[in-house]
Amino acid sequence: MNPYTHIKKQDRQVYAALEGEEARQAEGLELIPSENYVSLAVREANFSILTNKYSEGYPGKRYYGGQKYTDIVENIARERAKKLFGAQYANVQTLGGANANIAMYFALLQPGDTVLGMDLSHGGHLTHGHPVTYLTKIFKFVRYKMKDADTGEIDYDEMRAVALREKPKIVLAGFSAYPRELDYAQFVSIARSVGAYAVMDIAHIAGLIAGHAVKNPFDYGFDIMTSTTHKTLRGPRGGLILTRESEELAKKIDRMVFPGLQGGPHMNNIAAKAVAFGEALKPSFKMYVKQILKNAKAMEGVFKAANIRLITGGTDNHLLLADVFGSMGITGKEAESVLDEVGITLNKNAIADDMRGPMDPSGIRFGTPAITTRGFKEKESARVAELMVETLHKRTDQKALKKIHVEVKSLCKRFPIPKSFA
Ligand code: DSN
Repeated sequence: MNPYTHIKKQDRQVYAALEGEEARQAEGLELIPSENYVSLAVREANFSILTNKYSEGYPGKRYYGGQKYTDIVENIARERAKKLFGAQYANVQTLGGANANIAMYFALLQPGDTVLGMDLSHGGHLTHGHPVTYLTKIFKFVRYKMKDADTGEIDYDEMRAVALREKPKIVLAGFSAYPRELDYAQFVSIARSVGAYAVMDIAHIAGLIAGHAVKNPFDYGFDIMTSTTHKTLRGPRGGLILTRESEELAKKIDRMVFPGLQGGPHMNNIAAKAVAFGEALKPSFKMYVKQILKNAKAMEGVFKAANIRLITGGTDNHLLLADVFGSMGITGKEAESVLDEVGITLNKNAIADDMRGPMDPSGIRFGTPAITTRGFKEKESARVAELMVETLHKRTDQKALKKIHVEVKSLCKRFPIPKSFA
């Protein structure tokens, strides 16, 4: 399928950029752990006719007419999301993960209330209370951290002490750069001890939860989970808010998403979410997410053998965080750039209490969701890790880098981006 025939005729400039991106994705290895490749079915839904429709409100209760089919689509998306995550309620209208978190805060908190979230450099996310966000002008954010960056153990005693002192209204679990499982029972117990909501931002591991490769926070009593739909869950770009059982909370969330913060939902995107959730409900998705974990372990083995320090000592999920500055004297920015030269895309990333700045930190973050979608198993994943290590060691040797790039391209050719998932 060439989806760009009309753009090609009408707009050469945009067409050229799209063609370029098609080639970049086809010929390079995508290791950014928050990216993935969606099926053509998801893309078809995303560019479908539903983009023409305004649907403020929710199924059965809209502000405009003509909602026969939008209601069908949104109900399918909600029902599938509920089934995937064991939730009683789902809001599928938020446009992204940040929007989902913002809606969740505004639904549950009053200005001035406190949130206890993970420190960004220890794996948290900007929307969990980083000072650069406007959220910190409205709410107070206090932090928890790892006790030891070499094991990844969270300091739950300190977390409990902070909770008792600061009386947060939300105890927030979740991360964008933490490779281990959290002790969910601790989070819920700490939240309950101060009368706070227990919320988990599952954006990174949503697919792993849906495919039962890791634990589901709802099984431990979390009240709400926020998410994106485009990472391990392998759907279109977008957000999702799940409520375990409280109708009152779910109503607050719905009211805050619309009309509180957003206008008309992007129904084309919601249709794409519905299709992706349908794919995630298939047995083959369970196999896919299991393989993501096996592939990450295979990469872990290579980095450990090369004596490159991994934050938390390794991984139990889809991502790894390597301290390349501490281990090899190469900055995260330099590593990202030289790996890009050989067709391997990942991102520079801060490590715990990084002494370096965010634009040139000490670490690199990478993961296996996208290469696993391409069909990579442990053998190919380990080979990619070997090529990464070699690239970093031989970063000034142009001849060696060219050779590595040839091998990367040939791997990509052997494992083209699939059009659909069985
Ligand atoms: N940008 C996402 C990530 O890469 O983890 C988080 O927002």
